[in-house]
Amino acid sequence: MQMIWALFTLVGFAIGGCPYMEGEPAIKARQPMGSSAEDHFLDEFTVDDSNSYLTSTVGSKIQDDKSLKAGERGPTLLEDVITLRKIQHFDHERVPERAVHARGAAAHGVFTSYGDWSNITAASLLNQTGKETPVFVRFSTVAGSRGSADTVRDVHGFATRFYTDEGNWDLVGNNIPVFFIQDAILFPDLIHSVKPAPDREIPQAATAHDSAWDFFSQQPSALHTLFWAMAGNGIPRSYRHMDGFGVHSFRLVTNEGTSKFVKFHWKTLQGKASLVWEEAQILAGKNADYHRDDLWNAIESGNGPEWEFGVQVVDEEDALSFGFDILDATKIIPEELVPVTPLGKMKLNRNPRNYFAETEQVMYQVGHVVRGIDFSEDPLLQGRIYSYFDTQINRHGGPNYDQLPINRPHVDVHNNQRDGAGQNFIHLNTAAYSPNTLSNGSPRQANQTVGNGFFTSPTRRVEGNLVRATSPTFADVWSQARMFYNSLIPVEQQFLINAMRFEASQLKSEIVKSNVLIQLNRVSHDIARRVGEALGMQAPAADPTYYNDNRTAFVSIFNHTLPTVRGFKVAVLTSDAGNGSLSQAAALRQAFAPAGVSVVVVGERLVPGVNATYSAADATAFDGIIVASGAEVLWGANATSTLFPSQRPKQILSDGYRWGKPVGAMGSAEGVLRESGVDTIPGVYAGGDVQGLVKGFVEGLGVFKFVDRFAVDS
Ligand code: HDD
Repeated sequence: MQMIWALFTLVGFAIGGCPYMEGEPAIKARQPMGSSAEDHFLDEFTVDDSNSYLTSTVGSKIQDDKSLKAGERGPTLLEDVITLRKIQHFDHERVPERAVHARGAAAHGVFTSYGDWSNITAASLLNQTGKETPVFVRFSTVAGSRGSADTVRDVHGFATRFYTDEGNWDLVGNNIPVFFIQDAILFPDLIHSVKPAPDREIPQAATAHDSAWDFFSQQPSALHTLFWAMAGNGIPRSYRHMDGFGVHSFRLVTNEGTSKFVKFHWKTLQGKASLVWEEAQILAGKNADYHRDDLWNAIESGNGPEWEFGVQVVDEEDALSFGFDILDATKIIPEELVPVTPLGKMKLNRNPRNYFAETEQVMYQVGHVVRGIDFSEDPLLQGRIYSYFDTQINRHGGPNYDQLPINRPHVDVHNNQRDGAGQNFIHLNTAAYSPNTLSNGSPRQANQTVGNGFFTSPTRRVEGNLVRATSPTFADVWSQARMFYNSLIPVEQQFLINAMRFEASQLKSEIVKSNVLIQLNRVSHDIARRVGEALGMQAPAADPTYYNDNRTAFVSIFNHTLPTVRGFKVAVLTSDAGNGSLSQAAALRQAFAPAGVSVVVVGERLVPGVNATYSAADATAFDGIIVASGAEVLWGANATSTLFPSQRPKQILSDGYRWGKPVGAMGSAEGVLRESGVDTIPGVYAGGDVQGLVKGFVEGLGVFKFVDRFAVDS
């Protein structure tokens, strides 16, 4: 252990150029993990440039930042190594973005086990009540490139690294519990179909194009996941408001070697919440960093998000007893059949200090499991195990990516892997092979059967002829898509149909459109008919083989109120011409604070007390909108101003209302509600009493979307 930390220090020296620095040393002495709230495992890799001189990459002080020229007006010299190296380093600043999930944001946190779960797993992070394990979690969208907008419609990645005391465990999941395909060999096809067209590279981060729906309709295993993505799960309110899933069945294995199948779940303790499509689209332009911002701000304001971690446990012999195969990643196990047992809780409480070093360089791998956790025979999972190891070599440029600070396990690493690009360690063992006698047999093999060092379930057996085939137990890919749709409330079903109308109406190929209707019709004639209507096409005759009335209680996003509204933002619309609207905004800010809701005061100018101008503010940025008394002056003759686009205050209020948000008006401003098309139905708050209004409004924020405001067709 000591040797490893000594080496870390050496590495840090090279990075920090410590001997030449003045003031605070860049390399801090390592403290035991968790000794104080400030203590963090990346601390020793940080570089503190405050109070320092500029140096070259090898530590020589640099006099100034001008290039070396032959005469003041002459050309720069080839011998100017300072300039050459600086430009060269810049030229190589980027690494390849992730082939999928390129756009994302991450945070540090801690996982706490609720108990000693050694009855179901030998995983050390779960073997003690209250045991804490550091985590690093990255959220992402799948299809867009690294600079794409956060609120595009997509499946969202939810990748968690547990730095356990027995090595790293990466649970690389999504916010949707199922996947488009059943076999990893189809992954490149899926991704090629959803990525932008190869000739013109459009559209960015969107599936509203022919190749995506061509694939979806030719490969109907995609339908179930597609339904989840077309519903609210594709456009969450924030990363904080989505669940996470391991998707595949994995195995938990005990110290005694017994194993069971499990599905892993992260249940958001903020409650599930989703945007509506128009909001999401506008946000993509108004604030492409909306989710990134939200996560960062929530953590900085002490409202770090939390998730409960749980498992559905299934006996090995029950793998086929639910009417589908639990090795098929296009299926959920409805929680009515197997409830989720909560095992622990995760809280994110620390933002990265450097996006590139941490978020961009974190390299998750499905193959990173720890003792007590094992794979299943799910063919999608099997292929993933290879892909993640391989892709990191492409991104990092060599095999030593696990040595990067964010990727290092928090335990010693001893093996005979050597050298390679970017090797950080100075291995002292000259007998880098096994077995050996020259190094006393070290590193020695850990016991392969019980106790130290196994993660493969000893009872696992496989047999069979070699076949390239899909198991007949994977054949029904329509029934669960139907069950998902049945389980949504009517307005949510409408959102899903609207999303399909939006996407399918942009398809150019008549054949693809017709194939889409054929597949939708296998799930529901009603869906095919309603989507077809927007396409000006007749749905095929009902195809009822997979029609069913099954429902599950745990998939709707719009059927519940949120357990907390902490981290939400409310706009208070004011006018500096209005009588006292700014002081009322200040009172509202104070009244919202105990609920963890922040107030953004919007005004014509950035005068003291105003946080945003009408010229920049937009309803998409807020979870609720209140017009302060006095601001009604901006509705009448003053609705047009050169300081903001015409009618902007009214637009903020009416958009917020239209998108289902709680809205309100105080005192003399009450009249603007009707004037802005706001009817007095649930989620509209009026009155002169700040405390009274805020109390009702906080409840309205918990409802989040007042769904009666959206039309449903039939
Ligand atoms: Fe994947 C990244 C999730 C199937 C190949 N995947 C990646 C990330 C997430 C997922 C969250 C981003 C990790 C991060 O934040 O760095 N992927 C999934 C889920 C799947 C899935 C839940 C199905 C259940 N993936 C899947 C298959 C393959 C891949 C079948 C290949 C055969 N995935 C990759 C990859 C990526 C990746 C190309 C790109 C960057 C990376 O791995 O680190 O290897």
